[in-house]
Amino acid sequence: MNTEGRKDIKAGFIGLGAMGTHMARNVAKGHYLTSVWNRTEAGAITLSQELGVQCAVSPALVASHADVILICVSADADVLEVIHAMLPALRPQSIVVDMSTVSSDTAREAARLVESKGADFLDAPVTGGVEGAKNGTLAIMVGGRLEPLERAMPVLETMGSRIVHMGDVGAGQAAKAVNQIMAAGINEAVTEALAFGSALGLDMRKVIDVVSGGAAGNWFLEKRGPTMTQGLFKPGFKLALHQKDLKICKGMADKLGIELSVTEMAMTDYAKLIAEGHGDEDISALYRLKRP
Ligand code: NA7
Repeated sequence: MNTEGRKDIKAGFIGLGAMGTHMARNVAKGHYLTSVWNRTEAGAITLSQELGVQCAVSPALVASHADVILICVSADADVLEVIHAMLPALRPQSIVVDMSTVSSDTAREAARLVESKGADFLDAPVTGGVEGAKNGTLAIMVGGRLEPLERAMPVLETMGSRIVHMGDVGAGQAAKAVNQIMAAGINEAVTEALAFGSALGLDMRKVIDVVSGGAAGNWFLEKRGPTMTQGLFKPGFKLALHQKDLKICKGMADKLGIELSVTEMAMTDYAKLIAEGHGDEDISALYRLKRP
């Protein structure tokens, strides 16, 4: 794959939330970013000034200038809304890269719309958390044609350190569903184990340190263990967004006739937390239900 930098590419970024803000900064560091748009204008104004790029007044304005249009918004309907809004201005040869986590069906619908204008679509959800977004070390799972992926690659490389082509449109989102099921199980296991250790009266800093060095060590334990055991659940990855992903996973599993018992447990727990008003907290807020 040709990954040589092509500084003539103009990129636009749509959706400057917890992830998108950091991702856009990295695209700007690579000298590709020319414009940003966010639904709530204030965030876009501040970031555009910081990065010295255009603060677009609409998704269509981003689409009219950019060769690579990056999207990172919340859910399925939001992605389609943004794509409908940019469609009249979308130019042939442009590449729309959706980095939100949505269903494979939504990715295929988005591709149909984008391709009707002669442009290309890639679904490219990410994993690696806000930390990965900040450091430019996200893992990016891509669905779509290889040729536009190769053209967009220099831009994607500013945000991710592992970029894998999974197959046709929708395959990136399918891989992300695998990731989200695993993340739910890890969250259930880590919060339960740390609450148990706390109830035993152990020094949890030492527990996290020693367990992280062995077979049960994992990213979530290292990054979120120290904060959750102190009752800190600042996002992070919002619990309500993970619940949205797990609903997508459950829908896919139902079609396949597969049971997702751990995922269903997490969905029940998340529903309780969301009802109690914790949906905007990090997913490690699951510790609230487990702690002594
Ligand atoms: P955040 O921090 O909740 O940010 C969500 C962003 O999406 C934010 O910029 C929102 O704009 C934007 N958004 C949401 N709905 C819309 C619609 N309908 N139109 C335009 N823009 C919209 O989420 P994260 O950054 O953590 O995650 C983003 C995605 O990556 C998500 O799919 C995760 O599951 C993975 P706002 O500022 O609220 O106006």
